[in-house]
Amino acid sequence: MAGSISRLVQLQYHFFISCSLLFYCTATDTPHPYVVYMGSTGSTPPRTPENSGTSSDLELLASIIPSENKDRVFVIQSYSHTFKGFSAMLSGEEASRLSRHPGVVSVFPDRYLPLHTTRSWDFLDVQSGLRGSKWSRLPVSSDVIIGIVDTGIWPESDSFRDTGMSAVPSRWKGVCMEGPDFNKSDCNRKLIGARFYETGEDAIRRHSTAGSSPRDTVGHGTHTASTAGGLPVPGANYYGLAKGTAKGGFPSSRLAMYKACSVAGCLSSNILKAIDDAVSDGVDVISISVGMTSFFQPDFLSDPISIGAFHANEKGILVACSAGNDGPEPFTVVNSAPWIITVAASTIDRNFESDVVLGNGVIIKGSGINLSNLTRSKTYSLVSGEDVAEKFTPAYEARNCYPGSLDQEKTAGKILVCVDSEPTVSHRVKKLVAQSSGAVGLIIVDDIEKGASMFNSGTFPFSEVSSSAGNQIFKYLNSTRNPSASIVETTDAVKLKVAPAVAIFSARGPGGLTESILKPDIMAPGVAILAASIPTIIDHGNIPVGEKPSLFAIKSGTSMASPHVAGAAAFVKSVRPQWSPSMIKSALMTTATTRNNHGKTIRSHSGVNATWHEMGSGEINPLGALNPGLVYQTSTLDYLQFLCYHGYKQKTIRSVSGVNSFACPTPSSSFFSTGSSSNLLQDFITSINYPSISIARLDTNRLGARKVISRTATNVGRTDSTYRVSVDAPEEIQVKVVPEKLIFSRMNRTASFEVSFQASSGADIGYRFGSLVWTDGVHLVRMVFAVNLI
Ligand SMILES: *[C@@H]1O[C@H](CO)[C@@H](O)[C@H](O)[C@H]1NC(C)=O
Ligand SMILES: *[C@@H]1O[C@H](CO)[C@@H](O)[C@H](O)[C@H]1NC(C)=O
Ligand SMILES: *[C@@H]1O[C@H](CO)[C@@H](O)[C@H](O)[C@H]1NC(C)=O
Ligand SMILES: *[C@@H]1O[C@H](CO)[C@@H](O)[C@H](O)[C@H]1NC(C)=O
Ligand SMILES: *[C@@H]1O[C@H](CO)[C@@H](O)[C@H](O)[C@H]1NC(C)=O
Ligand SMILES: CC(=O)N[C@H]1CO[C@H](CO)[C@@H](O)[C@@H]1O
Repeated sequence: MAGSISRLVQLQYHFFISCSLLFYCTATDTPHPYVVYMGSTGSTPPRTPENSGTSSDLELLASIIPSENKDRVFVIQSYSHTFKGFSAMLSGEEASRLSRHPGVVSVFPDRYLPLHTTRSWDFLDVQSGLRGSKWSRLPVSSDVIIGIVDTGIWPESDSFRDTGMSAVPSRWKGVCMEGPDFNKSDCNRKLIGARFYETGEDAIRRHSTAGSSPRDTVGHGTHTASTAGGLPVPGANYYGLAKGTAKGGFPSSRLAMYKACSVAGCLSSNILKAIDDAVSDGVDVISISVGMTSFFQPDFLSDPISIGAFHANEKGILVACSAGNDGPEPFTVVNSAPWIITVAASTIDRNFESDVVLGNGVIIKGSGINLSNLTRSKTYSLVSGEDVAEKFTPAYEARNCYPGSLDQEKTAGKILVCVDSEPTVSHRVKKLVAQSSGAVGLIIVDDIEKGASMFNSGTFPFSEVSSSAGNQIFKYLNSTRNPSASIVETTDAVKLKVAPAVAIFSARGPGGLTESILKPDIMAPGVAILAASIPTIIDHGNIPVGEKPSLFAIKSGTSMASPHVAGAAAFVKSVRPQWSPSMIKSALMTTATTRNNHGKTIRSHSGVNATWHEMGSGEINPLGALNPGLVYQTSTLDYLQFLCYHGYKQKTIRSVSGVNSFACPTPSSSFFSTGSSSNLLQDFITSINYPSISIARLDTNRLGARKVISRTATNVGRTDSTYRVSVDAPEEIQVKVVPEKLIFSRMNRTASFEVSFQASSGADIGYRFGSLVWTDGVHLVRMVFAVNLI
């Protein structure tokens, strides 16, 4: 394991250095911004003044940077409240030398991390994942503070008004930073703090552009903040569609915005600074809808979100992160450290229907948003991309409406049908191709079932249809000499028959960094979420003629799902202020629902039953999480031991924790073993006390081979209670829980049990899924498991 990490680190430097050679075309090793992470602040007092770094940081830099380059001996960002470190300009070679320095945990390039939303999907619905009568009876203000690391905030939105809210909690130490377009008075009792961070490059070039105030110019941060803790805004809508109330996950919480991101993404050094500040300001929950792409995932201690979240968690703050939008392929989940609650995205029970009327009167159901001006009565000629192909264009390209594949003269004034078998040509590109060829409308035929459309075509007539509906359209095209059609208006939100379902784009497990933790953890609404946005004209094409920019936007992405979970966590925290982050996380996970509105197993986008690798423990159920019965507490020590199992050196983990006496459990003394097993075939798996189970390898060839894992449950329900287990195991695996009964009393608030897994010989390899449920007759405490048969 240790080897694989250093290989990864090497690979990273190799990658970066060769990139800098490729892209900057210099023979020398050009300096770039790097983040130097040095672990816990331990007991050392916070450093002052801010941002200048300590003299020891400068000494460290001076010892690495050659004297002829001493103008580079300065720190760009300095971290001091929650963890130690700084960012600075280094050559690849200097970075590599610095990473071997004692006291340095990791050195990594200061990259931009992308926002986890696809901005073209900003269209509409009334989100209502957290509706319910009890919510409306909650007090107007609570003292739970949600910190959002994002693109800033549009403070004038009605979602951030503080009507009726009590004074800001006295423990709050945050600030409201000012800028040319942002005043102190823009903060209030709802939006209690706002900070912004300049990009490192700006600081170096001595002129800042993006980060001159906490104001949101992208729309992402305003949307996520209002989703997490926005006030209910009655009558919210998107150009008249989806009228309803837009409200946050926990409307009585306070909000603090940390603007670490711009339209380009979020600089690693800024994310770390934002988390460092949020923790010291006094937030209770942090939501981050940003992350590495699944193609390039640095290890846990070289990933700014993972590092920041670790230290936030140490200080009692739960960090919710988006799982990423690179689904539906496996191994795409990011933000997968065990101290993060990793959030997948689901569809809600509404969709926007934009039907196609064929010349023969047949109506084909499609989805999409029509802010267009076509009518039912007037139809236009209907053509497929192939029918209007440019000369010498391969049919496949024309069918997919590749840029440059269509003959403008033949396309102009017609409704164009494009298939979607080529994923590199996005809906957005197809729309541009159709528009630039003079088409009056676009019908996209999906190759795979997506469940719901996630594309906003703005004012351009558009409909997205299933492949079976597509076949009907192609049959019609073949059957008549002058095929015609119209795309009619989007009726309001249409009730989807089955919800929630896993969104197609939602990133899937297992985790690429480790398969010993089941990821994602949980699922929340992330498709067509209506929330506050910025009323500026970002995209003229999306605004209907004669309308002002909307104050609300409909967006999709795991970005939209994470703030729902942050809001739910804030809700639980407000009722159970003593609970630790891991107790809240466990409560959310073990009470999550695995059933849809038809009482059936939640399905994936393609209609098959979803697995835990798709939806985590299930869809959040915030009310259920208030009374979970039992919780699985995961301590900081567990996380440190996880780093041992993952392959980090004890010395490194001591720096991370700031505890010099920390020792990794030695493999020989099976740390969690109760010593009951003498069977050599029985492997006791050293694992942390996580609220779900993932067995990375279970041998199907060694007869009788078993894996055993232990968990400890803490009773947070009635003092005297007895829980009994029931197991839902896949056919090929025998699952045994010992003991089958847990007795809790005043003396015994916790109880441990062991779960053993044994595969039938000859079973097919691959992942299997199941669950065990503890119940006292009142509570159902579900622990889900994934087992990889090899
Ligand atoms: C900030 O305050 C000043 C003076 O009170 C005012 O003139 C200015 O318009 C305000 N700016 C914003 C963006 O509200
Ligand atoms: C729809 O509006 C566009 C301008 O946005 C205009 O060019 C077009 O002619 C209109 N089409 C119809 C059918 O009214
Ligand atoms: C339409 O006709 C084309 C060629 O004439 C054929 O390849 C295609 O399969 C037909 N499509 C349908 C749905 O009948
Ligand atoms: C899907 O889940 C349902 C229960 O909701 C179950 O009856 C059905 O057998 C499952 N289908 C498959 C293919 O496992
Ligand atoms: C606590 O539980 C253990 C086993 O789980 C049992 O042996 C012990 O008697 C219990 N103690 C009390 C005070 O109930
Ligand atoms: C949602 C929306 O604006 N739909 C429009 C689609 O087109 C018809 C016809 O012009 C309009 O009446 C609808 O308002």
